[in-house]
Amino acid sequence: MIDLDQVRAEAQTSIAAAASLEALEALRVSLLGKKGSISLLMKSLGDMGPEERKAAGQQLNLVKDAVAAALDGRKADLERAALEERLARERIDVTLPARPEAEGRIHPIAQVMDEMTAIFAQMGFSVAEGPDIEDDFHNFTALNIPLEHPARQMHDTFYFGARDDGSRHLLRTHTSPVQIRTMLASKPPIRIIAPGRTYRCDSDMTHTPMFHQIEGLVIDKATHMGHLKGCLMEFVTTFFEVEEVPVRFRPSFFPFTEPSAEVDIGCSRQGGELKIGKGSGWLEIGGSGMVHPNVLKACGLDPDEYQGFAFGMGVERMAMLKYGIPDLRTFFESDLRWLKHYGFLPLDVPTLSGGLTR
Ligand code: 2U9
Repeated sequence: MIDLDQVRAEAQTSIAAAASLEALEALRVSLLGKKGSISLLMKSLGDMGPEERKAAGQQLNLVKDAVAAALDGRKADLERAALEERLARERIDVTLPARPEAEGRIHPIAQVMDEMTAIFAQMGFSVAEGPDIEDDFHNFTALNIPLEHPARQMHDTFYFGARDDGSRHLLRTHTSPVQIRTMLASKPPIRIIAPGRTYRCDSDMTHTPMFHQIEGLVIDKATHMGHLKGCLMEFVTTFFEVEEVPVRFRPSFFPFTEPSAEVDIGCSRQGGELKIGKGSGWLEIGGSGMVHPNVLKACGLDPDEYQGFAFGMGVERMAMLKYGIPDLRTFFESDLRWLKHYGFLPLDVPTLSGGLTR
Protein backbone atom coordinates (compact mmCIF):
# COMPACT_ATOMS: atom_id res chain seq x y z
CA MET A 1 0.00 0.00 0.00
CA ILE A 2 1.34 3.41 -1.05
CA ASP A 3 1.86 5.98 1.70
CA LEU A 4 -0.31 8.88 0.49
CA ASP A 5 0.95 11.19 3.25
CA GLN A 6 4.45 10.70 1.90
CA VAL A 7 3.27 11.37 -1.68
CA ARG A 8 1.67 14.61 -0.51
CA ALA A 9 4.69 15.69 1.56
CA GLU A 10 7.15 15.01 -1.26
CA ALA A 11 4.96 16.84 -3.79
CA GLN A 12 4.64 19.85 -1.47
CA THR A 13 8.39 19.95 -0.86
CA SER A 14 9.14 19.90 -4.62
CA ILE A 15 6.49 22.56 -5.25
CA ALA A 16 7.90 24.84 -2.58
CA ALA A 17 11.36 24.40 -4.14
CA ALA A 18 10.26 25.20 -7.73
CA ALA A 19 12.37 28.21 -8.65
CA SER A 20 10.55 29.39 -11.75
CA LEU A 21 7.13 29.31 -13.41
CA GLU A 22 8.56 26.95 -16.03
CA ALA A 23 9.85 24.52 -13.38
CA LEU A 24 6.49 24.72 -11.59
CA GLU A 25 4.62 23.91 -14.80
CA ALA A 26 6.85 20.90 -15.41
CA LEU A 27 6.10 19.76 -11.87
CA ARG A 28 2.34 20.17 -12.38
CA VAL A 29 2.52 17.99 -15.49
CA SER A 30 4.55 15.34 -13.69
CA LEU A 31 2.04 15.23 -10.78
CA LEU A 32 -1.41 16.00 -12.18
CA GLY A 33 -0.89 15.74 -15.96
CA LYS A 34 -2.45 12.88 -17.95
CA LYS A 35 0.46 10.60 -17.15
CA GLY A 36 1.34 12.32 -13.87
CA SER A 37 2.07 10.24 -10.75
CA ILE A 38 -1.13 11.25 -8.92
CA SER A 39 -3.24 10.73 -12.04
CA LEU A 40 -1.78 7.22 -12.39
CA LEU A 41 -2.68 6.48 -8.76
CA MET A 42 -6.24 7.61 -9.54
CA LYS A 43 -6.34 5.21 -12.44
CA SER A 44 -5.14 2.32 -10.23
CA LEU A 45 -8.34 2.72 -8.17
CA GLY A 46 -10.11 0.73 -10.88
CA ASP A 47 -8.23 -2.41 -9.86
CA MET A 48 -9.52 -2.25 -6.25
CA GLY A 49 -12.56 -3.72 -4.65
CA PRO A 50 -15.52 -1.35 -3.96
CA GLU A 51 -14.82 -0.75 -0.24
CA GLU A 52 -11.11 -0.28 -0.65
CA ARG A 53 -11.67 1.96 -3.73
CA LYS A 54 -14.02 4.22 -1.81
CA ALA A 55 -11.58 4.79 1.07
CA ALA A 56 -8.50 5.13 -1.16
CA GLY A 57 -10.44 7.40 -3.57
CA GLN A 58 -11.34 9.83 -0.78
CA GLN A 59 -7.74 9.89 0.47
CA LEU A 60 -6.38 10.37 -3.02
CA ASN A 61 -8.80 13.25 -3.77
CA LEU A 62 -7.61 15.01 -0.62
CA VAL A 63 -3.99 14.60 -1.75
CA LYS A 64 -4.85 15.80 -5.25
CA ASP A 65 -6.64 18.90 -3.89
CA ALA A 66 -3.78 19.67 -1.52
CA VAL A 67 -1.22 19.36 -4.36
CA ALA A 68 -3.35 21.54 -6.68
CA ALA A 69 -3.66 24.17 -3.93
CA ALA A 70 0.10 24.06 -3.34
CA LEU A 71 0.70 24.51 -7.09
CA ASP A 72 -1.69 27.51 -7.23
CA GLY A 73 -0.12 29.11 -4.16
CA ARG A 74 3.41 28.70 -5.49
CA LYS A 75 2.35 30.02 -8.90
CA ALA A 76 0.90 33.17 -7.30
CA ASP A 77 4.11 33.65 -5.26
CA LEU A 78 6.35 33.27 -8.33
CA GLU A 79 4.17 35.65 -10.40
CA ARG A 80 4.20 38.26 -7.66
CA ALA A 81 7.99 37.97 -7.35
CA ALA A 82 8.39 38.30 -11.15
CA LEU A 83 6.18 41.41 -11.18
CA GLU A 84 8.08 42.98 -8.32
CA GLU A 85 11.40 42.27 -9.98
CA ARG A 86 10.11 43.85 -13.24
CA LEU A 87 8.72 46.90 -11.48
CA ALA A 88 12.06 47.44 -9.77
CA ARG A 89 13.97 46.93 -13.02
CA GLU A 90 11.73 49.21 -15.13
CA ARG A 91 11.42 51.97 -12.58
CA ILE A 92 11.41 55.46 -14.06
CA ASP A 93 12.54 58.43 -12.05
CA VAL A 94 10.07 61.04 -13.28
CA THR A 95 11.99 63.77 -11.47
CA LEU A 96 15.00 63.37 -13.81
CA PRO A 97 15.46 66.18 -16.38
CA ALA A 98 14.44 65.32 -19.97
CA ARG A 99 17.21 63.91 -22.12
CA PRO A 100 18.18 66.27 -24.96
CA GLU A 101 16.59 64.37 -27.85
CA ALA A 102 17.39 65.03 -31.50
CA GLU A 103 15.18 67.97 -32.54
CA GLY A 104 13.47 68.74 -35.79
CA ARG A 105 13.55 72.25 -37.23
CA ILE A 106 11.03 74.43 -39.01
CA HIS A 107 12.31 75.29 -42.49
CA PRO A 108 12.95 79.04 -42.95
CA ILE A 109 10.39 79.10 -45.79
CA ALA A 110 7.66 77.78 -43.48
CA GLN A 111 8.77 80.15 -40.71
CA VAL A 112 8.75 83.24 -42.96
CA MET A 113 5.39 82.25 -44.51
CA ASP A 114 3.98 82.02 -40.97
CA GLU A 115 5.53 85.35 -39.99
CA MET A 116 4.18 87.14 -43.07
CA THR A 117 0.76 85.54 -42.64
CA ALA A 118 0.63 86.57 -38.96
CA ILE A 119 1.31 90.21 -39.89
CA PHE A 120 -1.33 90.36 -42.62
CA ALA A 121 -3.82 88.47 -40.45
CA GLN A 122 -3.37 91.15 -37.78
CA MET A 123 -4.21 93.76 -40.44
CA GLY A 124 -7.45 91.96 -41.22
CA PHE A 125 -6.47 89.85 -44.24
CA SER A 126 -7.69 86.28 -44.50
CA VAL A 127 -5.73 83.48 -46.13
CA ALA A 128 -7.01 82.16 -49.47
CA GLU A 129 -5.79 79.00 -51.17
CA GLY A 130 -6.13 77.45 -54.61
CA PRO A 131 -4.80 74.60 -56.76
CA ASP A 132 -1.15 74.39 -57.89
CA ILE A 133 -2.38 73.01 -61.23
CA GLU A 134 -4.25 75.76 -63.03
CA ASP A 135 -5.81 76.53 -66.39
CA ASP A 136 -5.05 79.31 -68.86
CA PHE A 137 -8.06 81.37 -67.84
CA HIS A 138 -7.22 81.70 -64.13
CA ASN A 139 -3.43 81.95 -64.53
CA PHE A 140 -3.29 84.26 -67.60
CA THR A 141 -6.46 85.37 -69.38
CA ALA A 142 -8.38 86.72 -66.38
CA LEU A 143 -5.20 88.54 -65.34
CA ASN A 144 -5.23 90.57 -68.56
CA ILE A 145 -2.47 88.47 -70.09
CA PRO A 146 -3.95 87.66 -73.54
CA LEU A 147 -3.20 84.47 -75.49
CA GLU A 148 -0.31 85.79 -77.54
CA HIS A 149 1.07 88.16 -74.94
CA PRO A 150 4.85 87.81 -74.46
CA ALA A 151 4.26 87.47 -70.69
CA ARG A 152 3.26 83.87 -71.33
CA GLN A 153 6.73 83.14 -72.65
CA MET A 154 8.26 85.53 -70.16
CA HIS A 155 6.82 83.40 -67.41
CA ASP A 156 8.46 80.25 -68.79
CA THR A 157 5.52 78.13 -67.83
CA PHE A 158 5.45 74.38 -67.10
CA TYR A 159 2.61 73.11 -69.32
CA PHE A 160 0.89 69.74 -69.15
CA GLY A 161 0.01 67.83 -72.33
CA ALA A 162 -2.85 69.10 -74.53
CA ARG A 163 -6.35 67.81 -73.84
CA ASP A 164 -8.90 66.86 -76.54
CA ASP A 165 -10.10 70.44 -76.89
CA GLY A 166 -6.49 71.64 -77.34
CA SER A 167 -6.31 73.38 -73.95
CA ARG A 168 -3.43 72.67 -71.64
CA HIS A 169 -3.24 72.76 -67.87
CA LEU A 170 -0.17 74.30 -66.28
CA LEU A 171 1.64 74.73 -62.97
CA ARG A 172 0.63 78.17 -61.70
CA THR A 173 3.34 80.75 -62.36
CA HIS A 174 2.13 83.00 -59.53
CA THR A 175 -0.51 82.76 -56.79
CA SER A 176 -2.65 85.38 -58.59
CA PRO A 177 -5.17 82.75 -59.86
CA VAL A 178 -6.14 82.28 -56.21
CA GLN A 179 -7.28 85.94 -56.11
CA ILE A 180 -9.15 85.48 -59.40
CA ARG A 181 -11.00 82.48 -57.93
CA THR A 182 -11.80 84.46 -54.76
CA MET A 183 -13.16 87.41 -56.74
CA LEU A 184 -15.31 85.10 -58.86
CA ALA A 185 -16.66 83.32 -55.79
CA SER A 186 -17.29 86.19 -53.36
CA LYS A 187 -18.44 89.78 -53.22
CA PRO A 188 -16.33 92.80 -52.16
CA PRO A 189 -15.08 94.00 -49.78
CA ILE A 190 -12.24 91.51 -50.27
CA ARG A 191 -9.06 91.50 -48.20
CA ILE A 192 -6.99 88.34 -48.77
CA ILE A 193 -3.47 87.06 -49.00
CA ALA A 194 -2.55 84.06 -51.12
CA PRO A 195 0.58 82.26 -49.87
CA GLY A 196 1.83 79.21 -51.74
CA ARG A 197 4.06 77.42 -54.20
CA THR A 198 4.62 78.74 -57.69
CA TYR A 199 6.49 77.28 -60.64
CA ARG A 200 8.53 78.62 -63.53
CA CYS A 201 10.85 76.88 -66.02
CA ASP A 202 13.87 78.69 -64.69
CA SER A 203 16.94 77.44 -62.87
CA ASP A 204 20.13 79.35 -62.11
CA MET A 205 21.90 81.09 -59.19
CA THR A 206 18.87 83.25 -58.42
CA HIS A 207 15.96 81.13 -59.72
CA THR A 208 14.57 77.74 -58.76
CA PRO A 209 11.83 75.94 -60.73
CA MET A 210 9.60 75.98 -57.64
CA PHE A 211 9.46 78.93 -55.29
CA HIS A 212 7.02 80.56 -52.89
CA GLN A 213 5.03 83.75 -53.08
CA ILE A 214 2.69 85.71 -50.91
CA GLU A 215 0.35 87.94 -52.84
CA GLY A 216 -2.25 90.27 -51.40
CA LEU A 217 -5.48 91.69 -52.77
CA VAL A 218 -7.82 94.35 -51.42
CA ILE A 219 -11.02 95.26 -53.29
CA ASP A 220 -13.44 97.89 -52.05
CA LYS A 221 -15.33 100.96 -53.24
CA ALA A 222 -12.73 103.63 -52.56
CA THR A 223 -9.39 101.81 -52.43
CA HIS A 224 -6.38 103.82 -53.61
CA MET A 225 -2.55 103.81 -53.85
CA GLY A 226 -2.29 105.46 -50.41
CA HIS A 227 -3.87 102.35 -48.85
CA LEU A 228 -1.39 100.17 -50.75
CA LYS A 229 1.59 102.17 -49.55
CA GLY A 230 0.37 102.32 -45.94
CA CYS A 231 -0.29 98.59 -45.91
CA LEU A 232 3.18 97.68 -47.23
CA MET A 233 4.94 100.20 -44.94
CA GLU A 234 3.20 98.66 -41.94
CA PHE A 235 4.16 95.22 -43.20
CA VAL A 236 7.90 95.91 -43.68
CA THR A 237 8.45 97.58 -40.30
CA THR A 238 6.73 94.69 -38.53
CA PHE A 239 8.44 92.00 -40.61
CA PHE A 240 11.98 93.39 -40.27
CA GLU A 241 11.28 94.33 -36.63
CA VAL A 242 12.59 97.92 -36.98
CA GLU A 243 11.04 101.26 -36.00
CA GLU A 244 11.03 102.82 -39.45
CA VAL A 245 11.83 101.67 -42.98
CA PRO A 246 11.88 104.01 -45.99
CA VAL A 247 9.64 102.56 -48.73
CA ARG A 248 9.99 103.62 -52.36
CA PHE A 249 7.54 102.89 -55.17
CA ARG A 250 9.28 102.68 -58.56
CA PRO A 251 7.04 102.85 -61.66
CA SER A 252 6.87 99.50 -63.43
CA PHE A 253 4.63 97.42 -65.66
CA PHE A 254 2.53 94.33 -64.96
CA PRO A 255 -0.42 93.37 -67.16
CA PHE A 256 -2.68 92.85 -64.11
CA THR A 257 -2.10 96.23 -62.41
CA GLU A 258 -2.34 99.83 -63.57
CA PRO A 259 -0.52 101.83 -62.38
CA SER A 260 2.17 99.34 -61.33
CA ALA A 261 5.11 99.84 -59.04
CA GLU A 262 8.06 97.89 -57.79
CA VAL A 263 8.56 98.19 -54.04
CA ASP A 264 11.99 99.06 -52.63
CA ILE A 265 13.03 99.46 -49.02
CA GLY A 266 15.90 101.54 -47.62
CA CYS A 267 19.04 99.73 -46.50
CA SER A 268 22.76 100.07 -45.93
CA ARG A 269 25.42 97.60 -47.03
CA GLN A 270 28.45 98.64 -45.00
CA GLY A 271 31.26 96.14 -44.58
CA GLY A 272 29.27 93.49 -46.38
CA GLU A 273 26.55 93.62 -43.74
CA LEU A 274 23.00 94.39 -44.78
CA LYS A 275 21.00 96.65 -42.47
CA ILE A 276 17.32 97.17 -43.27
CA GLY A 277 15.90 100.66 -42.59
CA LYS A 278 19.27 102.42 -42.45
CA GLY A 279 21.58 104.13 -44.97
CA SER A 280 21.08 105.33 -48.51
CA GLY A 281 20.79 102.10 -50.49
CA TRP A 282 17.61 100.51 -51.89
CA LEU A 283 16.52 96.91 -52.05
CA GLU A 284 13.65 95.51 -54.09
CA ILE A 285 11.21 93.36 -52.11
CA GLY A 286 8.30 92.91 -54.53
CA GLY A 287 5.80 94.39 -56.93
CA SER A 288 2.41 96.04 -56.58
CA GLY A 289 -0.23 98.21 -58.16
CA MET A 290 -3.90 99.03 -58.58
CA VAL A 291 -5.85 96.09 -59.99
CA HIS A 292 -6.31 96.58 -63.76
CA PRO A 293 -9.92 97.38 -64.80
CA ASN A 294 -9.82 94.43 -67.23
CA VAL A 295 -9.05 92.08 -64.32
CA LEU A 296 -12.01 93.44 -62.34
CA LYS A 297 -14.26 93.02 -65.41
CA ALA A 298 -13.04 89.43 -65.99
CA CYS A 299 -14.21 88.69 -62.44
CA GLY A 300 -17.61 90.30 -62.93
CA LEU A 301 -16.85 93.53 -61.04
CA ASP A 302 -17.66 97.00 -62.36
CA PRO A 303 -14.42 99.06 -62.37
CA ASP A 304 -16.46 102.24 -61.96
CA GLU A 305 -17.80 100.91 -58.69
CA TYR A 306 -14.82 98.97 -57.32
CA GLN A 307 -11.09 99.54 -57.14
CA GLY A 308 -8.42 97.43 -55.56
CA PHE A 309 -4.74 97.13 -54.91
CA ALA A 310 -2.54 94.07 -55.17
CA PHE A 311 1.01 93.17 -54.30
CA GLY A 312 3.36 90.22 -54.53
CA MET A 313 6.51 89.16 -52.70
CA GLY A 314 8.86 86.21 -53.02
CA VAL A 315 9.10 84.28 -49.74
CA GLU A 316 12.63 82.95 -50.36
CA ARG A 317 13.87 86.50 -51.01
CA MET A 318 12.23 87.78 -47.81
CA ALA A 319 13.80 84.91 -45.83
CA MET A 320 17.25 85.60 -47.33
CA LEU A 321 17.03 89.30 -46.46
CA LYS A 322 15.74 88.82 -42.93
CA TYR A 323 17.92 85.90 -41.88
CA GLY A 324 21.06 86.56 -43.94
CA ILE A 325 20.81 83.39 -46.01
CA PRO A 326 23.23 83.96 -48.91
CA ASP A 327 22.33 81.25 -51.45
CA LEU A 328 18.82 80.60 -52.80
CA ARG A 329 19.54 77.05 -53.92
CA THR A 330 20.41 75.87 -50.39
CA PHE A 331 16.71 76.19 -49.50
CA PHE A 332 15.97 73.05 -51.48
CA GLU A 333 19.04 70.90 -50.80
CA SER A 334 17.62 69.19 -47.68
CA ASP A 335 21.00 69.56 -45.96
CA LEU A 336 20.40 68.75 -42.29
CA ARG A 337 23.36 70.87 -41.14
CA TRP A 338 21.93 73.85 -43.05
CA LEU A 339 18.51 73.21 -41.56
CA LYS A 340 19.96 73.00 -38.05
CA HIS A 341 21.71 76.34 -38.62
CA TYR A 342 18.96 78.31 -40.35
CA GLY A 343 15.89 76.40 -39.12
CA PHE A 344 13.60 77.33 -36.23
CA LEU A 345 12.54 75.45 -33.14
CA PRO A 346 9.09 73.86 -33.58
CA LEU A 347 7.59 75.65 -30.60
CA ASP A 348 8.73 79.13 -31.70
CA VAL A 349 5.49 79.80 -33.56
CA PRO A 350 5.51 83.39 -34.82
CA THR A 351 2.76 85.58 -33.36
CA LEU A 352 2.62 89.33 -33.10
CA SER A 353 1.88 89.19 -29.37
CA GLY A 354 4.53 86.58 -28.57
CA GLY A 355 7.11 87.95 -31.03
CA LEU A 356 7.76 86.94 -34.62
CA THR A 357 11.21 85.56 -33.77
CA ARG A 358 12.89 84.92 -30.45
C1 2U9 B 1 -4.92 89.94 -59.06
C2 2U9 B 1 -4.58 91.20 -59.47
C3 2U9 B 1 -3.31 91.66 -59.33
C4 2U9 B 1 -0.14 90.74 -57.83
C5 2U9 B 1 1.17 91.39 -58.09
C6 2U9 B 1 3.35 91.64 -58.37
C7 2U9 B 1 2.90 92.90 -58.68
C8 2U9 B 1 4.78 91.25 -58.38
C9 2U9 B 1 6.39 89.55 -57.97
C10 2U9 B 1 7.08 89.77 -56.67
C11 2U9 B 1 8.25 88.89 -56.60
C12 2U9 B 1 6.41 88.09 -58.19
O1 2U9 B 1 7.66 86.43 -56.65
S1 2U9 B 1 7.89 87.50 -57.49
O2 2U9 B 1 8.80 87.36 -58.56
N1 2U9 B 1 5.04 90.03 -57.95
O3 2U9 B 1 5.62 92.00 -58.79
N2 2U9 B 1 2.37 90.79 -58.04
S2 2U9 B 1 1.26 92.96 -58.52
O4 2U9 B 1 -1.10 91.36 -58.62
C13 2U9 B 1 -2.36 90.87 -58.75
C14 2U9 B 1 -2.67 89.62 -58.30
C15 2U9 B 1 -3.97 89.16 -58.46
C16 2U9 B 1 -6.29 89.42 -59.23
